[in-house]
Amino acid sequence: MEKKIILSGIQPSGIPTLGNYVGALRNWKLLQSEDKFCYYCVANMHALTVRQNADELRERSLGMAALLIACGIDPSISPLFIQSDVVQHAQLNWVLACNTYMGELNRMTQFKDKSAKHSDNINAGLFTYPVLMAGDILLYQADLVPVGNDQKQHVELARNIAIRFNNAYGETFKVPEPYIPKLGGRVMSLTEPEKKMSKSDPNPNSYISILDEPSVITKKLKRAVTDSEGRIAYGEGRFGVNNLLSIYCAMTGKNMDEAVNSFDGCGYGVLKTAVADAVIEEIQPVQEKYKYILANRGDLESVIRDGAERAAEAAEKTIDLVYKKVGLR
Ligand code: ATP
Ligand code: LTN
Repeated sequence: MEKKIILSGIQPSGIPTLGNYVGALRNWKLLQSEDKFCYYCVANMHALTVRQNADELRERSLGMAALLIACGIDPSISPLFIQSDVVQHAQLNWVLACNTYMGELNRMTQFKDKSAKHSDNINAGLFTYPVLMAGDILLYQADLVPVGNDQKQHVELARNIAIRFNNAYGETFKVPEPYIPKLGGRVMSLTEPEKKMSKSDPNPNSYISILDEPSVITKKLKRAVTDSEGRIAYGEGRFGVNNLLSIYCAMTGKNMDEAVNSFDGCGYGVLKTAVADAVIEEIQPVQEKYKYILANRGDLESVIRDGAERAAEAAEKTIDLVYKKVGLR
């Protein structure tokens, strides 16, 4: 049987949050199995859509690779690489851009959100960002793309570009599907629970970083915004309580009914402590592994180099096919 191909990426724009972990990274780890082949990339080219300091970007890209290993990516099995180290990403980008409509990109909600956040730097890269992401996916002929809910629209765009290209030039790209967790696909901010938790949020109390100390995790969760109803139940519009319950389920594997029943008669304080304990239990081993990896920096650099070489081998096959089909080779 042919192995299913998995690809995903994360921007080195900060330390991953609990949202990144539950929505995406945990599935990256879980998808590594004998019947699948996974490629994971640190999307440093995507990060350039926001102004960056060069030294910091380099350092954060490597740090992100270390964190991915700490989260359970096994780079000896799944190529782990930094996007710009595999030149084929840039090569495919132009061809796909010429097969994407302005109207499609105009509908992308992340562009609208990010251009509102960075109104002093609405650059063309921010607008064409989903094309670069489509290239990341199509380059490896991925079947599944494990992402959080907010990236669903971008994966759908990648599908549409693939279908359009295949219709115009003949079968070239596998048409990918998003892989989104049922619970935890959209973890919300702790301070403004109607917004998604985001690692680039200027308010650190809004997110739990996967490197936060246990005492900090507990403190942030204790302060998490809830509501005045005082009853632990999942309900329409109860963003804060729904979020805490969803995190609890994602951490413990319980379903929503089981979770709600287990807090019968309890107040929010009990729920918050239970969520904090569950998060700490899951995240502590990641933190320990991270420290160990960073202490062996030379190894990390060679892992990344090896990942790029293996990724480039697969990527070059697609580039060769595509460049021949469109008449560039
Ligand atoms: P930034 O704040 O820099 O925009 P981000 O925190 O939104 O970053 P990304 O690097 O854009 O994170 O996303 C990495 C992965 O994490 C993606 O698959 C994305 O869908 C997922 N993800 C991001 N935020 C959440 C969230 N709050 N809940 C669930 N998944 C999330
Ligand atoms: N755009 C994504 C990160 C990303 C990605 C990818 C995700 C870059 N390339 C390829 C999945 C597949 C984001 O902002 N979260």
